[in-house]
Amino acid sequence: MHEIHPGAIHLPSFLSLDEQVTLVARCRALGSAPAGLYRPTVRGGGRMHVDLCCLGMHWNPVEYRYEAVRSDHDGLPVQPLPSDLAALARRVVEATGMTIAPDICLMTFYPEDGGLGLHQDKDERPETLAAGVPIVSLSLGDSARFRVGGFRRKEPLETVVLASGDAFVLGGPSRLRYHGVPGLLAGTAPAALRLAGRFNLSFRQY
Ligand SMILES: O=C(O)CCC(=O)C(=O)O
Repeated sequence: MHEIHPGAIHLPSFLSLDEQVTLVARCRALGSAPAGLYRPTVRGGGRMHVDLCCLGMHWNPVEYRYEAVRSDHDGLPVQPLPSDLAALARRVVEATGMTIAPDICLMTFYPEDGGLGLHQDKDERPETLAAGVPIVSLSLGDSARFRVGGFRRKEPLETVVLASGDAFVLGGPSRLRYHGVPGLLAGTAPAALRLAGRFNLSFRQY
């Protein structure tokens, strides 16, 4: 376990290879079900460089708010958050000494040339943000360069490589730090996953 800042914690190899294989199969099934993965258009009209599938509540990338149906896309009701995935997120967070009652997961699929711009996650309830209830993410597939900054966009950034099976927790005083994924290290996924690209599961408490 490596604490980059208080509450910003990297947990390398949190998942065994067998758990990763099982989770990738789950991601593929969830992603191809109704209300599965799609490529969102964001506020301003640009397209994201990842595919998105939300569980529990849908994060609307045009309005930056959570909702029960995907009103920016196809109007479908969001898939529920499976209880075993919520339990897995709790297990990660508890390993850091923090707590979470996860009710949302943003599953993203990064193609080999995918990425995610620097941003803060601040669309959850104000009480959740004020309490520093963490976000927890699980990485599967190709390794990603993950950047963690400060509380303003221009502050210095630390780069961490998130490999398949790693977890990262951003909570407590770090809950609102800027973070993003400038790119993947293509071709680094464990062969057993048979995956070109990367799934990320980002669990949150609304
Ligand atoms: O893919 C990652 O590791 C980060 C995901 C992320 O920043 C987010 O879902 O807000």
